[in-house]
Amino acid sequence: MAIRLGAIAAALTLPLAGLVASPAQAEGYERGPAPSESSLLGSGSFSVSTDSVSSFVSGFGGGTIYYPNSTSEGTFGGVVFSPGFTARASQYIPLARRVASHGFVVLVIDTNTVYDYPNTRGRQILAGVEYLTEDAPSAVAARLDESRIAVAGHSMGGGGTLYAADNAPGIVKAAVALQPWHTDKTWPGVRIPTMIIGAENDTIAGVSSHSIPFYNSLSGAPEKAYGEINNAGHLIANSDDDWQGRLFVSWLKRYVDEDTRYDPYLCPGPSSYYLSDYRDTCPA
Ligand code: 9J3
Ligand code: ZN
Repeated sequence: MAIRLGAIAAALTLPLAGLVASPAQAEGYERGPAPSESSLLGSGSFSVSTDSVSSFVSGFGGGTIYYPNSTSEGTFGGVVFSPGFTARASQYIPLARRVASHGFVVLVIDTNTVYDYPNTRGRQILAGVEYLTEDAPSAVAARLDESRIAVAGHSMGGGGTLYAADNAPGIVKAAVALQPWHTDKTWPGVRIPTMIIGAENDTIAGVSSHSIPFYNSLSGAPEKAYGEINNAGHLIANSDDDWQGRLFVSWLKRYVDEDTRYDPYLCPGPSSYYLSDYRDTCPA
């Protein structure tokens, strides 16, 4: 009888011990060190591995997953990113590595054809979300928190990001559209925190006919921000621009990880030579 009671006591206390044993987990979803002005303008603290996704998956054209190697701080939020018109996943390697190094599992999809238009890209982003959360390889699945995902993309992939955000399941917590391009200028149905990153000298997705109208139309988003990279052109998303990285990462940290250590970098909005415009809805 004493043995039985002991076994019951062990069964009751072990799960509790498991819950309190991990201080990193107890803090919530915060991952990595506290940010600083300089850390946010560079790569993050996590080393990154990659895994390729076959083009035979359903709903999108395959791609590459970038994920932090660490397993000591708990799981990471995810991001699914679509390239722009005629572009391939491989053109976003520096951007994907940078975001992953700050503590996110990043799936950069290839689209079914490089000529797909924004809404088709948006549907493929959502198929990527399904793949990442349900069918990812075990090394990725072990590191991913499948309940906290962001949608993102460049140009027509940024337009697709707005479509995906407008049609997203509840696990999608945030959106980041880089130099987005779309014929539909109004997105009042988006109900997740959304950041638009424009490029001041973009001649393909000009900010006055794309990024800024999109930002203004996001009337249903609980939070939104618009950052415009000074002197930049449309293809800045294919580079490793520091301010673009800072904006992208801080939005994911705040709204996918609920990491309020990033609040001072978003509210009040940053002011820098490297930003030609910044607008936001900073919460009280
Ligand atoms: O990079 C892009 O997705 C560009 C959008 C574009 O070229 O639209 C023209 C039809
Ligand atoms: Zn300027």
